[in-house]
Amino acid sequence: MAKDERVRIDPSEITPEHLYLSRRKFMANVLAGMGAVAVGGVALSACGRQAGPSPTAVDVDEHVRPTEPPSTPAVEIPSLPTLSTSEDELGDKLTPYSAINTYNNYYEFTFSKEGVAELAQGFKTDPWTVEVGGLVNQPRTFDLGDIFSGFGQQERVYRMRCVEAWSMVIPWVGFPLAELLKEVEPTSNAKYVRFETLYDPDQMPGQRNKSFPWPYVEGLRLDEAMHDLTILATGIYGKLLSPQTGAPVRLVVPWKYGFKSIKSIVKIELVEEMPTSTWMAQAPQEYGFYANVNPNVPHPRWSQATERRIGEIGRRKTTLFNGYEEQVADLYEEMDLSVWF
Ligand SMILES: Nc1nc2c(c(=O)[nH]1)N[C@H]1C(S)=C(S)[C@@H](COP(=O)(O)O)O[C@H]1N2
Ligand SMILES: [Mo]
Repeated sequence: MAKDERVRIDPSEITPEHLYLSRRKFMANVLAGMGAVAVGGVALSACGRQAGPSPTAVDVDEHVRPTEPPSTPAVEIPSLPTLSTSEDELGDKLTPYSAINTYNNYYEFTFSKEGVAELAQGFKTDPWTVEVGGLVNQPRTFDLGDIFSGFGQQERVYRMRCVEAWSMVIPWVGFPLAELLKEVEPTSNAKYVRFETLYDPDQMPGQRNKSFPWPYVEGLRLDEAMHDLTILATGIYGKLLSPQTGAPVRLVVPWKYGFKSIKSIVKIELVEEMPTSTWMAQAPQEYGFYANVNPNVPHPRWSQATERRIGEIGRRKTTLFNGYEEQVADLYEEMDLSVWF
């Protein structure tokens, strides 16, 4: 599609007013009806940790096995927007719910993508708090009640492109990170935002592996964090997030490789210096701070020119900024994108 023909995503289009359903008692036991299935296929090198073959096709509906629903939060949760569409703004089909919930990268549980759902069953996501501080005038700790009552939950359908060259189309539920950041009032010294995942080796067996610098840390420049496409997600397909997809609250930055979208966040800090993310610490020559999806800059061990959409046979072309160029290119006007990977 030619650049000027591309559909611009107007947030009001993504989230029509009628999707905000009236607030009513909505206990998370709606999740009891949720069944997750396992994905058959070849275990991949997770985020390129082990040198590995390029991803192979996966049959997303193989090997059905039931999993328990996540624990029921004690907080009252307003109804989440129900699913309104079956495709993204480019006409790409949503990835099946079962695939999104059984093909995961979550190293706190395991390096195997197909094993996360099972190991994360029973992961305790309530009570939960997100501490927001650092260079802010109004530091604050948000509990789940604050998050669900304080911010209108919207539907956002985004492509997610993993650095390993597979992708999905996911109908998230969440709200702009900017709304939360505005509440804590970043000071003029704040230039970056640093995020941290829960550290709890008793619940997250992968964290007992000392070769990885836990807890998982990610970061954004403040203007990236304030961009309307950047959300804190609380759900998928109109249901609360499952443990394996990052419950109860995770970051989603759709124009960057998936590893930036940090799961199960407990801490958000406004800082002056560029934070060192987990992947920068682990392999700085392979994973940069920016990690913008870019078909023209290969990973040192594989091409990024194409990707495998989960559920599809064959590969498709990867697009600059994962198809969100019109919305985000101006954030990087001054930067040489081949150097700032
Ligand atoms: N805390 C944490 N967040 C994480 C990861 C992780 O291992 N730990 N993996 C990242 C990677 S590499 C990807 S591709 C996405 C995968 O999200 P999904 O499992 O919901 O598809 O989560 C990202 N967030
Ligand atoms: Mo990833």
